[in-house]
Amino acid sequence: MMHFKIIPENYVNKAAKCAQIALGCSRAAHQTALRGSIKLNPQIATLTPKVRAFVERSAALCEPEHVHVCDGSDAEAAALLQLMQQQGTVKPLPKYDNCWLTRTDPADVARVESRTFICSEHERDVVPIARAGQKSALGNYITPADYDKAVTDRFPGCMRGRTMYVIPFSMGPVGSPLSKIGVEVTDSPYVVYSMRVMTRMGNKVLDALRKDENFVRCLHSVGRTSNPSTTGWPCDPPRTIILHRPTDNEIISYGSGYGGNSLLGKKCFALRLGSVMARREGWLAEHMLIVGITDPEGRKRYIAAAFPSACGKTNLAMMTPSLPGYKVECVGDDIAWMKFDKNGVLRAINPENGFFGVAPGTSAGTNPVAMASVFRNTVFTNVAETSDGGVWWEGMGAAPENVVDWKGKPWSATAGTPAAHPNSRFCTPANQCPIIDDQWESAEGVPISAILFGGRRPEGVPLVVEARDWQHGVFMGATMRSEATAAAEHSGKMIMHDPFAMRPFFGYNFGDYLRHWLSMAQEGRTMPKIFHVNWFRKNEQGQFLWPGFGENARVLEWVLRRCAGAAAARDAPLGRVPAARALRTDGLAGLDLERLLSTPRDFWMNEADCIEKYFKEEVGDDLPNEMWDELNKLRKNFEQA
Ligand code: GTP
Ligand code: SPV
Ligand code: MN
Repeated sequence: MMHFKIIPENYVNKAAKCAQIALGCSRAAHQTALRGSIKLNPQIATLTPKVRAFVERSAALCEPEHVHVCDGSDAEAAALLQLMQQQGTVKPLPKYDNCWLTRTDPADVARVESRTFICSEHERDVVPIARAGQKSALGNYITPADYDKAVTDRFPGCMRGRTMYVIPFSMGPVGSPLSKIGVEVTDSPYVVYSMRVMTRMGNKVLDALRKDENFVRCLHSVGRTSNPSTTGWPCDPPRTIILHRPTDNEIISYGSGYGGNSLLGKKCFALRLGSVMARREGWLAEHMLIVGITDPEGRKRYIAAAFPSACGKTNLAMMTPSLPGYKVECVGDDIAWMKFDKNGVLRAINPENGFFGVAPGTSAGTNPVAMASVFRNTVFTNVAETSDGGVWWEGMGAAPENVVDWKGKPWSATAGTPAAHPNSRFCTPANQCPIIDDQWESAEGVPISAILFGGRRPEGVPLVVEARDWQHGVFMGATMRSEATAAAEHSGKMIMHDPFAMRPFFGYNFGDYLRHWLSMAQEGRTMPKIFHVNWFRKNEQGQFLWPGFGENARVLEWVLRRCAGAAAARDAPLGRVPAARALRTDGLAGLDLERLLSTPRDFWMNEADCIEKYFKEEVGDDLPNEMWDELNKLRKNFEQA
């Protein structure tokens, strides 16, 4: 048993002294606090007993040199940036306003699904029975004993010589009945700064904790670096592990500083723990964007859409519609928390406060709104740097001269390697988005009219199809597949099952998750219509058949008119597809719509076999019978077609 030695018994006295320093709140005083002439900053005295106990236990385990409770102030942010510059973690990008470049260790560039685990008493809480004792594609189970061992093998003393930051944060607007609070302790200033962008953090959250003491405990350390040459980005890739214990509201992450591995409010809390809370409390925590669309008649509706990582959520959430008279506004680009209100309307909030968006492919042509958002107050990670102090990535436009790549080496277009890492990202405050919706922070959430599922399907999967009913829609979500992307450690372009775009993010047994979704359909509720879309079908030459991006507005238009009972559809084996001329294609030259909407029988009979195999091998007896019924319908529809 380790001694608690960081926060002494008389800490209140010490904190009072610190308070005197900080009350004037000169920037210099604050920086001194961060750099370490004092061990505790004054906010320590403001912690509620539960938070304080968590901080004390974490400090006892990790043995940091200093403890700093984040207040969320601008002075604190400035001090963090200065510290990170000194440590070599960030460098300024003078071409823009308060923008920063980070290069990570090349071994720490994306989520690591193989090292991400969910802990519970029983394996079946986490993975379906069909995979008991084996590796499951639908989540990694870890026993309580192995969980504890993973922690004691890694954390004792892991923060020696460093500052432990305490980040009180809220997922969702502070005070919304749909929001939840977390406290992340971390030894990474980069994580603190990013959490400041991605969540609401600081004193206002501590205030909220005084009213409701409940919070999710998040412990993060970048670990002891295994590669001393990359001191600006300490990490421990060989021992990286990301652990969740939903029953204890606890997340523990070691060894990685990147994205969803370390910004624990995002995938770990808002999706993995969130999905467990949502099931318990009767709502939905989903990997979905939320977007508002106003038609030329001025009617506004909101849509939520689940696409796997790097499959177009941010782009759809910020799209510039090609159809005249339509207006798109962004509520969120990655995560939706949704709950039916007392009137039976599904309401969604975006629990995040910023965008952690894929950089490559973002350009004035594809996503002008993102381009208008990201050149202020943004941290860019693993993009390329230009000689005038700017950034560049593949797909932004012509490569400028003298580019330095994401590893810090001179780069040329003939290099054969990308200048920006394919999973390089921008981290930008949401309120900078020029089309942020005026309801994006609404406490009760926005009403959802339709839910889209989709993925990267080069073959066989039509541009858009509407589910016949809620149960059929749940089947569409359950049978989603998509090409692997650089957002996680998978390589190549294999087509992976990714149900609900949640495969890496389920916090509990996928069979139970399906039952939970099915149980949403209740008397007195207005069920959103469900659709499956595919922007990524290709021809024999490997070119996309659909122009995508702003032209996706044409599909949204059909979806919205379907919701209003207006657009024409015809029954097809997969569901309802646009009737002839019901999808607007005016002004699109050389479009092979027939092919885009086609559903080749052989392809779909094979797809049905793959789905059956997946259901049997991965879910087994935990699969709700409704899913077998839907698979039988799918086969019958194609046999009769
Ligand atoms: P995560 O942040 O990982 O969850 O990704 P995301 O789902 O938000 O994906 P994002 O919108 O960032 O898009 C990922 C990549 O797909 C980018 O390179 C985009 O340029 C590209 N992309 C997005 N939408 C479209 C589209 O409609 N058509 C085509 N061809 N590419 C698209
Ligand atoms: C995703 O992979 O879906 C992301 C990026 O949004 S990360 O935050 O790293 O999870
Ligand atoms: Mn995402």
